[in-house]
Amino acid sequence: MKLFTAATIILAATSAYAADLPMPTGETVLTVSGNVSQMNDGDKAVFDIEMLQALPQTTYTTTTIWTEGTHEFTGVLLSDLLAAVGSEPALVNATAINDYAAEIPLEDAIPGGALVAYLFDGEQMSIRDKGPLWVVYNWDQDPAYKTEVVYSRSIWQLDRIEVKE
Ligand SMILES: Nc1nc2c(c(=O)[nH]1)N[C@H]1C(S)=C(S)[C@@H](COP(=O)(O)O)O[C@H]1N2
Ligand SMILES: [Mo]
Repeated sequence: MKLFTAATIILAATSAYAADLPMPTGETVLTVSGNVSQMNDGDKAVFDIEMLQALPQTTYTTTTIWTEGTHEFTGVLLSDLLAAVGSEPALVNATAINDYAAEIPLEDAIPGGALVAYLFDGEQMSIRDKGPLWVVYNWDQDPAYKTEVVYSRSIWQLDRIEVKE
């Protein structure tokens, strides 16, 4: 009886864990590796767009130095993404499809800071249009982010993040 109870609890815990980070059903757009504790692909966490949509959503309405006028960027805050993979706010190394890479310090993993955007004015972004993922900041709300170092962290065509200690 005791054994049965223990087995039931372990099974319940295992399925709850799996529900926390589902398997992607669509194309993988982001791989998170390094210091993560929620994984669904070996020692990594992989995400499709649907999985990103299931996380807390944030929208910034801002201008950028790369676009004309004011636009809406919707996606997942770096802080919420780190929580989804079971990490504390941390320094990350973020890399684009073309291997362009930049470090994003843990201080940027806050509301207003680094946002992994997958919608631009409500539309998904093609690779040609800096998609499918673009790290953006709420520049108009916090002009302190209007610096060359933050621009260097504004990685378009993001495809992987390594979580450091
Ligand atoms: N994928 C990708 N994102 C990137 C870069 C890049 O080369 N590739 N350059 C970064 C740097 S260092 C800056 S300053 C800006 C450069 O934007 P610009 O080339 O339009 O001036 O984008 C950032 N994001
Ligand atoms: Mo730059």
